[in-house]
Amino acid sequence: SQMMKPQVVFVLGGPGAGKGTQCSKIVENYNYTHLSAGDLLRAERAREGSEYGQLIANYIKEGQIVPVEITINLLSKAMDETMQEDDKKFRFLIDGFPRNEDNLQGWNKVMDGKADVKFVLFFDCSNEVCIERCLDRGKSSGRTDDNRESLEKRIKTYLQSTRPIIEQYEKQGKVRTIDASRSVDEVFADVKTTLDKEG
Ligand code: UP5
Ligand code: MG
Repeated sequence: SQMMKPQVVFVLGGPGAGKGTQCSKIVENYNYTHLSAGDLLRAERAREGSEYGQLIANYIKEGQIVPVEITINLLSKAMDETMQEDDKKFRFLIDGFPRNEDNLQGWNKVMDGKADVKFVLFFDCSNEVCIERCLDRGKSSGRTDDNRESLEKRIKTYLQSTRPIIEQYEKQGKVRTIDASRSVDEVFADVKTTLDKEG
């Protein structure tokens, strides 16, 4: 069957900016499939027999970015599976990717021509608010990186590696910035305005 080319929105922002929370709300209201790169990596870390489990565990705890070959494989597999299951599902929110130059080059190498990146939804939030949210979540999340030590590293990686990627897309006029420091509902109201405009 003739499949539609995947239409992708990259969802970026600091650790705890609310990417996952807002993606869940988008999925309830719009025809998108949510793929969190972090969730896919955590699932791969937990998968019995994974040859990358230990590597992923180390990278996540250290707030470092996993080599793109691993991440892109998980993402493209998830996209293929979604579209094979239901050919009307070709619109994706890719949450937490691309986070650095290696990610971006890997995406371009594998997905160039195969998927359209429509725009980047950027959840803009101060480091202080991001850290507070993750520490709060850390009381119950069980995430190995929701502690002060890992968070400092995650923030550093975000500032050094991910912000420049957002800036590159900004220069192409592809970034839609949302003030993510407000309440979940206030943030989502802006998300809706943005998505309704994009059609
Ligand atoms: N919360 C959310 N919105 C709120 C609001 N408006 N007001 C008050 N509270 C709000 O939210 C975080 C917490 O804040 C929750 O408790 C929520 O209730 C509350 P969430 O929606 O989970 O934020 P999110 O931005 O998704 O935070 P997350 O921690 O998932 O962001 P990260 O980008 O740090 O995590 P991710 O899972 O994407 O990546 C983890 C690690 O995986 C990376 O550090 C890296 O090591 C690795 N990784 C890669 O190597 N490559 C990849 O491509 C992706 C990940
Ligand atoms: Mg998340």
